[in-house]
Amino acid sequence: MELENQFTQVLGKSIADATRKELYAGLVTLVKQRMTGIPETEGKKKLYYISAEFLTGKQLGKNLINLGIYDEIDEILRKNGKQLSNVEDAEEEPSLGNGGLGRLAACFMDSIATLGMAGDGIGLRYHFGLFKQEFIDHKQHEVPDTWLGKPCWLEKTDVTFPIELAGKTYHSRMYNLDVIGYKNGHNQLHLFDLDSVDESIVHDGIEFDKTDIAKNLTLFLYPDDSDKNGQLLRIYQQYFMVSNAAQMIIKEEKDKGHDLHHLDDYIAIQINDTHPSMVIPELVRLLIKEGMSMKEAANIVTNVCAYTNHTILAEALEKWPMDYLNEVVPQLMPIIGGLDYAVVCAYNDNENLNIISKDNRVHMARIDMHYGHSINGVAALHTEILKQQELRPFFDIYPDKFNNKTNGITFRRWLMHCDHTLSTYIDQLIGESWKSDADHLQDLMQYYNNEDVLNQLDAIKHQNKVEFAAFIKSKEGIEIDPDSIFDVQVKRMHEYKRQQMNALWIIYEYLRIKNGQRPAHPITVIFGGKAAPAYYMAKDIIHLILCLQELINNDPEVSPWLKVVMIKNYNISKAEKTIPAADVSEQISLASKEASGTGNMKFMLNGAVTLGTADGANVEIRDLVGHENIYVFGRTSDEVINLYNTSGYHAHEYYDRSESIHRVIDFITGPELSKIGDPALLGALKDNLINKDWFMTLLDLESYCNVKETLIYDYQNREKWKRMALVNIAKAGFFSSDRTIAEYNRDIWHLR
Ligand code: 26V
Repeated sequence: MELENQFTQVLGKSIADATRKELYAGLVTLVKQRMTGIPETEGKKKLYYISAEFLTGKQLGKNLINLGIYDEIDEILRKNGKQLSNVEDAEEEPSLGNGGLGRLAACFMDSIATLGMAGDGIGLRYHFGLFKQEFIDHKQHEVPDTWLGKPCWLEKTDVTFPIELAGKTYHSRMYNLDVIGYKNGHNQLHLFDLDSVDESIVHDGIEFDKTDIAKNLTLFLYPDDSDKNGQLLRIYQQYFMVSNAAQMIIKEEKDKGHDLHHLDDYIAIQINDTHPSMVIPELVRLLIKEGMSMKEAANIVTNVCAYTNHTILAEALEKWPMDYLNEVVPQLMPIIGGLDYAVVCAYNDNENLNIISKDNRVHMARIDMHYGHSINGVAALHTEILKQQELRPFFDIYPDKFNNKTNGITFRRWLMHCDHTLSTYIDQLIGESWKSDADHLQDLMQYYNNEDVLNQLDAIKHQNKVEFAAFIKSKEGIEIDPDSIFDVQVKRMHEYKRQQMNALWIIYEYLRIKNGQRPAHPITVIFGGKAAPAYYMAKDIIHLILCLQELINNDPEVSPWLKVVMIKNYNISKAEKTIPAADVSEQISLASKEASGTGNMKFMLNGAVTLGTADGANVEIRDLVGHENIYVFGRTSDEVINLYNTSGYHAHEYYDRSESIHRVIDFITGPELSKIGDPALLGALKDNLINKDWFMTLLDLESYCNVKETLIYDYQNREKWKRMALVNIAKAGFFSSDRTIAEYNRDIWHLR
C-alpha cells in the first residue's frame, strides 16, 4: 500500500487515469526517490571503469528489479488495468554502445554494485549514440538515434573540468546515472559532455562538419574515421573522456584527504580496450603537476591501471599517428615520449615493444601493457591466443601481468527481466538462491528426467515464441510460425562473425527445397545487427540477407519450410524479446576471431542450444554442457591460425572444387536475387567470397551445412531437445558477471 500511495503521489492523479507516458514519468520519479535513499557504496579502495561504451539498455525494469519492487509495481499496475511491460516500452533506449564491449561494461556496472564494491563508470554522453538503423531498398541507412528524451535517467550536475584540446580550453559537464545493484549497492556512471555541442549540425543521415569540435565532440559514438578529420575527432573524444576521468579521480582523492603518493592504495582503474589508454599519460602528467617525479608518477600509475583486451582483430588495435596526437594533445607528447624512452632503454630499442614505432605511430595497447599491472583477455581461448600469438613479445617480458577473465552477463537483466516467467518458474523449482549465487542453477539438473518440468520449460519457450512472432509481425510485417525452429544470429555485422555463412546455408536450403528436398522440420532464420557505416562488406551482407528475406518469404513453395527475418535496429530491448524465444543460438565466428562473445551466454541461460565453432567462450560452454548438448563444427583455432601463417587458404579452390558451393555462390548474382537487389552490391559480395574471403567462410561451409541438418533432425526428438535446453540453463551459472567481477577483484583490483 505504501508503494501504491507513493506512486499515486508522484503521479498527481490516479493510476487508472494516467497515460502510459505519465506512468513512465511517475515511475522514473519514484525510482529516483528510492535510489536517493540508498547511500553510495564506500570502501577504502575505489574502482573506476573507463569505457568509450556503456550499452546500458533501458533503466526502468532493471531498477525496479534491483530495488526489489518489480513484482509489486507490476501488481499495482495490473490492478489498475495497466501493464508494466507497456509502460517500460515508453522509455527511450540509451544508444551508448556498439556491441559486446559496451554491453559488458553495463553488466559489470550492475555486478560491481551488487557485490557491494565501490566502483564508478566513466564515459561520454553521446547525443545520438551509435546510429539508428533503417532499411531502404534492402539496404542499411543510418540516422541519428535521438534517445536523450525527457524524463531522463541522467542527472545534469554542476561538475565541470577544464579540458585542453589543440591548445584551447573547453569546459566539460558531468552527467550522472545512478547504478543500483540487486538489493545492494549504489554507484554512479559519470558521462561527460560539452554544453556547446550542437545537434542541429547533423544533416543527411549522420553527416556533420567534423572540424568543429565545440559543436561535434559528443554527437556520435565512433564517428566515421575513414579520413583524417574523423581520426582526429576520435582522438579528441578519447582525450576528453580520460582527462575528465583523471581530473575527477584526483579531485575525489584530494577531497577525501588521501595522499597522492599512495594513490595505488586507494584507487584502481580498469581500461576497457584501448579507447581510454590516454588516461595513463594524462594521470602521469597531472601527478607531475602535483609535484611528483616522472618516475614516481609512472610507477604509481602502473600500479593503478589494468588493461582489458577485447579483440585480436588488427584493425581495432589503435595506433595513432604522432602528428595527430601532436595536434590534438600536445601537452601529452612529452609524457608519451618519456614513457617510450624508458621502454626503449629497458628493452634495447626493440621495435616489437616500443610505444612509438619507427613509422611514428603511438601504439595505444603498448602504453597499457608497459604502464599497467594487468593484461587480461576475455575468455580462456582468447587469453591463450594473446599470450602465444598476438601479444607474445609482451607475454615474454611480463608473464605475470597476463590473466584471463572469462566474460559474464548479469542474470538480473538476461533472465529475471527478459524472461520473468522462466525466472519465476526456476524460483518455484529450486528457490531463489541462484539470484545471489548463480551456480545454484545446477540444482535444476535434478529435473533431468522429470517430464512435467521439461514440458513446463518447453511451454514457456513456446509462449515466448508466440509473443516474439507477434512482435515481428507488428514491427517487420512478417508472419512467422512459432512451431518452426527459431534459429537466431543477432550481433554486430562483421565478416569474422560470418553471417554470410548463415546466408549461404539459406541459399543451399532454398535450392534443396526447390528441388523437392524439404528439411526435417520448418525453420525460421532470424538475424539482427548493425554494420559500421563505412564497412561495405558488412553492408553487402545485410543486403544479401534482406534480398533473401524478400525472395524466400514470398515464395509459397519454400516459405512453409524456411523463412528469413532481419530485425531492424537490433538493440538491447529487442535482444530481450528475441533471446527468450530462440531455440538455436548461432555462434559461428571463424575460430580464434571472436574474443569471447556474450550473446552466446545469454542464449544458453534462456535455454537455447548453441550451434557454433570452437571459438571464444563457446569453448567454455561446450566444456560445461558436454558435447551432447551443443553442436560444434568447423576448424579449430590452431588450424585457422596455421592457415593464416602459411597463407594456406584460397577460397576459389573451394568454389572450384565443390559443385554445391559453386551453385550456392553463383546464386548470389543469379536472376532471382538480381531482380530484387542491387547487382553491383551482390556482385561485390560474390567476388569477395571467391577471391578474398579473409575470414574463411567457405572453409567451414560444408561442415556447417551438415551439422545444421543434424540439428534440424534432432529438433524433432522433442524429449532430447527439452533435456538439452534444461542442461544449458542449469550450467549457465558460471557465466554470471558476478563471478567475473569477483575474479577481477580477487586478481586485479583488490577492493576493500
Ligand atoms: C573496434 C572498432 C573498430 C573500428 C570501428 C569502431 C570500433 C569500435 C570498437 C572496436 C573494438 C571492438 C572490441 C569488441 O567489441 N570486442 C568484443 O568484446 C566483447 C566483450 O569482451 C567480446 O565478447 C566479443 O567477442 C568481442 O568481439
